[in-house]
Amino acid sequence: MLLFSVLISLMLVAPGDIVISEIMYNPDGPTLGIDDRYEWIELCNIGAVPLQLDGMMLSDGGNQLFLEGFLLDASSRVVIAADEQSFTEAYGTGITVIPWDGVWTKLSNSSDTLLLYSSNGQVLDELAYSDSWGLVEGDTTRSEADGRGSSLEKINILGPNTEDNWAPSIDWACPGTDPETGDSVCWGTPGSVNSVE
Ligand SMILES: [Ca+2]
Ligand SMILES: [Ca+2]
Repeated sequence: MLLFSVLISLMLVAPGDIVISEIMYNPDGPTLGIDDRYEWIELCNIGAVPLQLDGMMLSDGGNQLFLEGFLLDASSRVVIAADEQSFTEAYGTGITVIPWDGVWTKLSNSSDTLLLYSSNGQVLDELAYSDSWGLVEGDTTRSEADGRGSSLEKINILGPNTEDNWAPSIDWACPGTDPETGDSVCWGTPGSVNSVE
């Protein structure tokens, strides 16, 4: 087991091994509260072997947050939450939320470019999203992912980070409980397969 762990730690992670698979960039205001507590990012290991996440960095060019040691199995997903306690209150304890260090990379409610770096500084994935993504034609208000409860999910996990490959989550996909109202909630699919995949 020790040898296996050492081998894993020596393997260099490369683009195509891990992707940003879902983001909650604008949590629903009235129920989920402020962004600093309820934003989160989901990563998916799309490679064939476990990946050591230690030292990976997420940043939008401003703040930088560094992932701490966690071995992510192939085809598995984890959540990086702005505030783990708030996340757990909203979604329960059954979702893998991994520790990080640094400063939360605030996800803009208008548009932002989120980058995932390897521990040696290589860009592993880049998501330049906009709040116009998922806006239904003719709807002059907001996308469902823009503060209306849904997250923004990647449709084809192996595809590009283009507007047509991302969509607001479909509500029924995520059972949970609103910590304030006790109502059942459906705020994306953190840690599990996306509802639009
Ligand atoms: Ca935000
Ligand atoms: Ca998901």
